[in-house]
Amino acid sequence: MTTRHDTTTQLDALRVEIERRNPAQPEFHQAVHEVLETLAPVLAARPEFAEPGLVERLCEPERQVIFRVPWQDDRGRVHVNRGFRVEFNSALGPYKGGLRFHPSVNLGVIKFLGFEQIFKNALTGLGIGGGKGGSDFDPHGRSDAEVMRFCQSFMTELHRHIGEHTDVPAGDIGVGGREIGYLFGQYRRITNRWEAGVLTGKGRGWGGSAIRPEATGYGNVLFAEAMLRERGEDLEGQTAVVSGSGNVAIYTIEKLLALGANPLTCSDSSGYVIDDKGIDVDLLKQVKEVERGRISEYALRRGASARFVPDGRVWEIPADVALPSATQNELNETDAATLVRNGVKAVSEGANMPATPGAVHLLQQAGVAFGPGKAANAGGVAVSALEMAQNHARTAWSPARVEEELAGIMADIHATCHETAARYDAPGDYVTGANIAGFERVAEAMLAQGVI
Ligand code: NDP
Ligand code: 2IT
Repeated sequence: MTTRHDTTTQLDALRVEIERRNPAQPEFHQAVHEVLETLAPVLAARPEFAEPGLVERLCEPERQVIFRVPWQDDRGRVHVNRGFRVEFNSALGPYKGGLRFHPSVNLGVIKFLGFEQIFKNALTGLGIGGGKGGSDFDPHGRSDAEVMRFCQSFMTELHRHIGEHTDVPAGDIGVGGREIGYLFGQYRRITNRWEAGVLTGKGRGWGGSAIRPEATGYGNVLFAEAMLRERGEDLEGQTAVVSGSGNVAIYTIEKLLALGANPLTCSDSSGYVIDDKGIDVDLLKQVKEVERGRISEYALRRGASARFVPDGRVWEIPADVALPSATQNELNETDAATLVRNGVKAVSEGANMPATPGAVHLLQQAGVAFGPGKAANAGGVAVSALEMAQNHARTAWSPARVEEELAGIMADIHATCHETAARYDAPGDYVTGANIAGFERVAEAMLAQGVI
């Protein structure tokens, strides 16, 4: 009989081998480690999953594309960026996942995001595989015309690799409705096809789904509330700290307000805003979505209740709930200790892998409800899959219908993670629940489809 000890030894050896074969990719190592360290119980209970090669295949992308993206700025100067698309796993459906434009992007970052996406997408139950892409292009301070030329150059190569039945990109950091528009336009021009389902996050008037911009933030708040309900509480009257001030943070704040909670903060890479009256989401949207400004502007315009704290960390503000919604590794062990000292009840990840492994362990040991990103922020990609469904059916659902579907999907994901954790002797551990539940779905499909 295979024991948990045997499978732990097998998984440890695999992790060491993956680190050796993928040097200088710390974020990818971190994401793989976080999954592998939770899989021993399922490999011991279901020996077919421990068969040599299955977990190895899961950790090796099916395809990795790296390409040159040359473009000209408004003064005619030529820039050369690097583009990536990592098509990680298509056992459950076409590769699906966002594009990130940020100077920190490299192959290891895209691989960590693509790897996480496999399990997240499996948890949605909507038949989507895992992938991710992007570029080290920095859109900050670039004109619309420069962003358009960049997107056109990026798609001139990417179009060969994507398609509604093959690989369906969407937004992520630095890629929102504007960029998806330029990317879709170039895809349509090059291919001469109106292929709505090739990208998600499109405008409402040309194939986009209602509630897609809101979906990640709304879904994360619903997940946080589901975790609180397990403890006999809800969000009404609770204070919250939110990091980031982009797509995910804005709609996290909007949903917190709708459910009667009080979001006190938001942030960007230059610092954070604390607003004693609670964040005014309309002003935040005006500053960030309409004017594409910095968060310090919000504090200047809001009046006496708000102030901007340069270089500070939102986690120093006491609150009942924390929703990291900016980027990876933004909440470390010291931040987690501060949150615990201040009595935080739940931490739910809007961003991908925002809490470091040390932070996650500290929060769980302190009894804080912890929602990992691959479950808590799955609402965004879930509504992307609903956008694909609407595109295939040539129809458009009402905002109320999409929101109801989203609420049902988030409730299902919460219940699946909760039940799976309990089934594998880890009650209340959503990290184990999410990893094992996602893994079981992908592993079953991979086994059934043979060694490919
Ligand atoms: P946006 O580009 O809309 O916003 C990103 C926000 O995070 C900005 O406030 C940005 O500040 C801040 N930020 C980004 N990088 C850093 C950094 N290195 N250090 C400090 N702050 C940083 O992106 P999204 O809101 O779409 O994405 C936020 C997170 O949510 C990411 O982890 C993404 O992977 C994840 N996510 C997004 C989904 C979506 O549907 N969009 C779905 C699921 C997860 P600044 O402007 O100063 O850089
Ligand atoms: O991390 C994510 O899940 C996303 N950026 C959304 C991906 C998508 O395809 O909608």
